[in-house]
Amino acid sequence: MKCITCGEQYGLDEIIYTCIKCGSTLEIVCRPDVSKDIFNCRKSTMWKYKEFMPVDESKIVSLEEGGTPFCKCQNLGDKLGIELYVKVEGSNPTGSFKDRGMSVGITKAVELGVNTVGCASTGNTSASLAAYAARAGKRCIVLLPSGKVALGKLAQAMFHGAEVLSVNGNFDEALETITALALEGQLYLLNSVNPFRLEGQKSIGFEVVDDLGWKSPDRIILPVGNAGNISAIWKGVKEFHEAGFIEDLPMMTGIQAVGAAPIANAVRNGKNSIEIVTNPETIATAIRIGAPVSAQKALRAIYESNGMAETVTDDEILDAQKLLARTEGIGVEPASAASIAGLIKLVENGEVDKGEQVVCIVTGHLLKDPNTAINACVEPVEIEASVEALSKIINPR
Ligand code: AN7
Repeated sequence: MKCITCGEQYGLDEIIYTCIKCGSTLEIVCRPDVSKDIFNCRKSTMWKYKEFMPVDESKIVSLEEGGTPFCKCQNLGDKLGIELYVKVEGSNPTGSFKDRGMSVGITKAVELGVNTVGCASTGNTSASLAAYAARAGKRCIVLLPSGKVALGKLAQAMFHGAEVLSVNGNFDEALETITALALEGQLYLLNSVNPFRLEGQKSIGFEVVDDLGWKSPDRIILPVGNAGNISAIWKGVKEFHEAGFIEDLPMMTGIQAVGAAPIANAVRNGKNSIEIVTNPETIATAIRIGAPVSAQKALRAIYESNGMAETVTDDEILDAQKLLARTEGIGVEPASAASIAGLIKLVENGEVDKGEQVVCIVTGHLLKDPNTAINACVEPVEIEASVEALSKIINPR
């Protein structure tokens, strides 16, 4: 493990989350010397790329995460004048990309021999951790911001047997609290400040270039909350670039909700650090985050890749969510739709060129947030169970 600021190095078995010397973020250095031919004929899960995962192969805890659909979106792509693909992360075992990070994170917890794992979460991290902790037989504590977690996610965390605590405060405050507990050694923290989480999530980058026949797309667009995923995907594509598997690199493009946009604000002002948003607010509760722990890594990913960041309103998010569902048949939760809303905005203002090859990462399943889905629709029409009543409705004259 290496500090991204001062370069201090640590062993992989040390339980630390930030640099002891300077307090900055840690990352794992991973440079296996392998040919990409070894991936041929392997099962399509993220463990297809196991040589790039810094854990003991004999201890892997997996629900066969990864290998998610990579859907070409001809209808929406044609409408926008681009070549569009959507990576459907809602197809992971618990319905979000977090499963990739948790598989590696829990595997590490097993290697370390810890008994209790924990996280703070806007929802998906807790749902995923609860499931993987159950599979590994670990005690699991999750802290959720009171009243701000979509119901599907809450149900999952509880149903998989996590000890769920509702915090009087937002996600950032919950994370601060549980981090302090982890530093006392009371539990192993599995938020994305733990660099092993990002090692799993970088497999999204691996799969995108593999899906495209060992080519980088022009651009990858994704929602940004705690900023782990954009950092992880950039790490993944860079590792495959350094290994000589691809020639080019994608422009990393992060989308945030207007009311929770510390990263986008920093990029707009060309800054290398963020200003914390103290009262983040958005309908996309997954990314209702004001003090992203991986901000520094995310800014580096955006600047190094010649990428950008953009903000979208809640209405733009809901419109994009509906558009993707109704033109492509892909149902995603609001946070995930931020990537599509951001894409539409960037095409409209000319930041994305016509003909660009764009991959949007849609991070979580529609049914994670059933209330938002139902509220966006009109109630079903009630009819008698008769042919006459039915034909009167579907073929009115
Ligand atoms: C659907 O679950 O932070 O920028 O605690 O659930 O890596 O944080 C969720 C984040 C995007 C943002 N899309 O990813 C949590 C949590 C969905 C998400 C993000 C989240 P990061």
